[in-house]
Amino acid sequence: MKKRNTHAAYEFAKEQYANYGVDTEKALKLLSNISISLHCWQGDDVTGFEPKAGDLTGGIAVTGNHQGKARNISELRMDIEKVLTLLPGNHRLNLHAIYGDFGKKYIDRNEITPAHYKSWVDWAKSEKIKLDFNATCFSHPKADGFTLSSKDKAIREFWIEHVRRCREITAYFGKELKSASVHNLWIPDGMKDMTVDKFTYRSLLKESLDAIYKTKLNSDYIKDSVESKLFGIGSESFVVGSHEFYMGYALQKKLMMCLDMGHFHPTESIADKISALLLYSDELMLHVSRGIRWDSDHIVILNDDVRELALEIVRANALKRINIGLDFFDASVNRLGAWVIGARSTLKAFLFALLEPSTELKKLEGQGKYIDRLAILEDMKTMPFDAVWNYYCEKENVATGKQVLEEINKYEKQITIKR
Ligand code: RNT
Ligand code: ZN
Repeated sequence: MKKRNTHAAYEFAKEQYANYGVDTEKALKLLSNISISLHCWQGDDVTGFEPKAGDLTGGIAVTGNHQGKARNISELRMDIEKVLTLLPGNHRLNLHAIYGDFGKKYIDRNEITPAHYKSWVDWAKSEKIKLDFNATCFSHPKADGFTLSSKDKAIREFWIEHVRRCREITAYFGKELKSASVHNLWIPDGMKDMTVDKFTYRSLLKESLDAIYKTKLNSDYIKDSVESKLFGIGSESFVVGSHEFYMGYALQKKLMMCLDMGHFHPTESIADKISALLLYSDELMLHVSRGIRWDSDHIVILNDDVRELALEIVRANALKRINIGLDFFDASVNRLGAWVIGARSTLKAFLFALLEPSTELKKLEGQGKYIDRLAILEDMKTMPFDAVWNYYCEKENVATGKQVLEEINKYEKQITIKR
């Protein structure tokens, strides 16, 4: 689209929104402050760079074999750099422990140190982005069903040591990059069928977490989150780290909860949890995802779930209290395209939310004018939203509309298809 057209369309949209009392300039300013933590694992199907990396385990799965997966650290960085050029705003990168710069030497998970991640820090500095981190408690011979909740003490200690080191690495990121880094902990522990000793497993997990989090690290450098789940493949009947388990733990220990959109009952919305949890917790971590049937990790699209989530955050005036991460993996399509579409759709959801006349809506609701509330909410769905989005992308020197796809296809043709 020509610049002139984008501007004319934006001026028209600005007026339309102003009729509802919405200031589009203010919305764009707020949007430009939102950082999304891009999950590094979309680029290589959660494989990582441990020499002789094994299969993905832990009840998560990547399906498909589209050509062009990043095979090493420089290909992954190159792909992420490309993704960043297609996103308006400043974003972060979320690393998993298995993405260290290990070279050819096998470093076991209980031996990793900040030195193995220094090249990421150097890269992040040159890209002017911040980093987040995750312990990797899966795809490992010692992660056979149970990790931190294992009945085998040696197994528990191995994973406690891994997570301890991961937190130190996270704090190193935060210090070096001058932005508190989120360390998120998710473990796959659970059972396929009816489990009778749930209490013991959960007690053991609590004990392991206590051993991990008793080390206090500087909150300017690290923010800890714990991620719950309803079920995984092979852990259909019992997941040790359930929602109630981690909600209790996080509130008691003042950690953040990580809510993954694919980790709840299919009709349960995490959007509705925001206004409740924020009364008891300073900050939350999100894994923006799309659950489909058994899979919790389809590519994010601009659907009602994501929009509703963004709306709840904006309506609660909580943008500063929410850490937004993406979590999906799809190997059946162009991986770079998946990243870009998922991240852009998430940003669009926040723009949609920022363009809602929520002050007015709250007033009408308080006055019992429910049909007015419903009418405006419906109107918002067909407002000239795309004109504001396109204008924003253009202002940020980022492609819009069809250009995005052209860029994705060009990169595939020139780079990834040759891998
Ligand atoms: C798994 C969790 C977890 C992982 C990543 C790879 O169900 O969602 O966040 O997807 O750590
Ligand atoms: Zn997740």
